[in-house]
Amino acid sequence: LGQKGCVIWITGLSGSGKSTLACTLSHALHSRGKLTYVLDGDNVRHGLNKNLGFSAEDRAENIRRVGEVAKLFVDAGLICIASLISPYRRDRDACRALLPAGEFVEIFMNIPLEICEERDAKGLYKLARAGKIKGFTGIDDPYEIPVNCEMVMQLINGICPTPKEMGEHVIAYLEEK
Ligand code: GGZ
Repeated sequence: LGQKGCVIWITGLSGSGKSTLACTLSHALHSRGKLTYVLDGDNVRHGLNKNLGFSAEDRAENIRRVGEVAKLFVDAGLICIASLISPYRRDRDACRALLPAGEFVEIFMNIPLEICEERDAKGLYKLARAGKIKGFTGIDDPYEIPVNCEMVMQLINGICPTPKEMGEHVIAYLEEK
């Protein structure tokens, strides 16, 4: 009866496919009878975190709140999928520290900036390059690459895996654990 909750924390640049993977993974877990909830940076910033911007302090607070909410979902037995740029290692590690070992699965979307920038779904990279958005991650704001993450999503022979392939990879990992 019941399921054990955990946090799947997806970190990476804007346009690296975090939200897409979160959504695909959530559906795949649902179809296996798992309860999930997606906390997406871009969505959460419209409600819970609408008072926060993109300074280092605000990003830290954004991530702290999402980490705390994710922990509540884990307490309730859900698989909580958090997809945020979360550019600072310290902030991600603080979220990890809220949970028992093994219940925080960090996934790094290791997709080259050039590919993220080429996708530019919302035209934000273009604005950042033009100096119309300041402090854009990967352009004029840092992204600290994870050092101890559980999984890395990356190109295979120069080709980006599909969301479905990435989702299956994550589920295989979760099943193994
Ligand atoms: C990075 C920004 C910025 C700046 C707006 N830097 O790809 P998107 O557009 O749809 O999602 C990004 C989102 C980032 O929010 P997060 O909560 O994930 O960021 S963090 O974890 O760093 O707090 C991007 C958009 O907001 N966006 N301005 N300056 N991304």
